[in-house]
Amino acid sequence: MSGIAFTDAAKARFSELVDMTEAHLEKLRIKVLEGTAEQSGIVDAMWYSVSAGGKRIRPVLTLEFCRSCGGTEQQALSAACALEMIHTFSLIHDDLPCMDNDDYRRGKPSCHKAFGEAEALLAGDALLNLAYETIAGDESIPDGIRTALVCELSRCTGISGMIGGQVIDTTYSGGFDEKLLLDMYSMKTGALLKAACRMGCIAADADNEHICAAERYAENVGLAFQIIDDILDMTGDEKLIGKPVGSDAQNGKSTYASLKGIEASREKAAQLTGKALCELDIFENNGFLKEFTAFLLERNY
Ligand code: GRG
Repeated sequence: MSGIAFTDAAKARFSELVDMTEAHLEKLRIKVLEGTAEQSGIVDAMWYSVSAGGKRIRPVLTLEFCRSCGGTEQQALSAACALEMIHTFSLIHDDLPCMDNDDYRRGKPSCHKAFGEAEALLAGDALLNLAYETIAGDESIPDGIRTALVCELSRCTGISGMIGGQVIDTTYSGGFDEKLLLDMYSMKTGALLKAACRMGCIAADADNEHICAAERYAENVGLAFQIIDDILDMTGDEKLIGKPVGSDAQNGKSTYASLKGIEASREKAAQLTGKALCELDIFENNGFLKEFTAFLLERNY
């Protein structure tokens, strides 16, 4: 364990960043609804999933890395919301019958269960595109930074990032060794967390040293995050995690926890978290980031 507590002050800061993200997402929903009366059913499906109560970990990391590099949250708000949209798109598609076929997500029927399969597919696609539109259309961001943010997001989301990880996951399913499994985790889960941390730094126009430290931080946190996710899938409380436990085993999936056991997996996650924490040393006012990193290791949802 990291030995760092998630204090009340850090919890309050977490809520503040979540509220900021959700308020901006709501503004974006209203903007999207203008002029899309015919398609408003899909906008409903998009926001059913966006507002279903995720932890908002990626936007929180983006906003806080921006602040820790001397920027304001406002500078990173479009990027933060774009990341949550892409994350939600990936969850909608991941739950589809042709992928993991999960009926519940974030404590509610998954998008295709509530709206139908075609609608869920389109809602995911629309969120993916809206994410890029949100950054590209934000004229308060200087042009060079806007381009860099879009490049970062597309690289981490695409075939060498999150989607590539999903391809490896569906191709190998039960047949993983440890190295391939961790490589897949880095892509499927780690790449978007990497984008979140790097994009926070980029939004603040930080130097390369900070961007690279954020990337190394995210590489370690990303692996730890997925290992904890595996453990929760085996031992978590369904009410807290918002979906049935045991879905990986039911889908015949190898996970780090099924390969190595729960105790070894907890140790590995703690070790990776320790490495991530070291990377935070060069950031100013890194107290919240340190406590948040400890929360990510110790979370039960
Ligand atoms: C283009 C067909 C197509 C698919 C997109 C489906 C997909 C690619 C990628 C799946 C990526 C995926 C679902 C990774 C799992 C990452 C993960 C641990 C998700 C849970 O994240 P939390 O705990 O969730 O942050 P909340 O609900 O709190 O936001």
